[in-house]
Amino acid sequence: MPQIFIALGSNLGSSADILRSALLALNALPGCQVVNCSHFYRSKPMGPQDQPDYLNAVAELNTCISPMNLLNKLQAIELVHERVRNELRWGPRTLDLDILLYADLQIKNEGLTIPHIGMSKRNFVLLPLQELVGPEFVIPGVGVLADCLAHCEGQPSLGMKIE
Ligand code: ROI
Repeated sequence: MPQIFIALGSNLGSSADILRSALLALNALPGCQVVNCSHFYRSKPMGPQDQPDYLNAVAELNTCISPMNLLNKLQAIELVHERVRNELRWGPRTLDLDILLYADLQIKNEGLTIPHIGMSKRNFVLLPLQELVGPEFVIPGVGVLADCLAHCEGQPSLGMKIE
């Protein structure tokens, strides 16, 4: 099975409950198991600061669902969790699910870029991922995870792991 990693984020509603519910929904997809999940990390928003702090996590999946189909399933899970797509770029959201990595695939098409386009600059993604794969992990086409994290220093600090 290829190693597949999903980023989870929420800053509206009961974020911990929403992340837990999203993990259950992922695990309930036919042909998909959640095999690992990081702690939940509280983080300051990247982007507009007049929004609540986020909870972020990274989950590892075993799945035979193709990348494009998986993207569709993630968007359906977001909708079930009352995700509203509005005009506000980088605004608050009940649930964000992004495919970070799909084995060693590198994909660039209109709706989907893998590895996820912003991941190498986001400590709220890299720290939970590091928990699962270790600092020496190589992000395909990008580089060593620990080196990416070292370049995130200017970002608002990550809070503590909460569960
Ligand atoms: N900021 C943080 N800390 N965590 C997120 O998950 C997150 N997601 C986003 C933007 C608005 C870029 N900021 C975020 O989409």
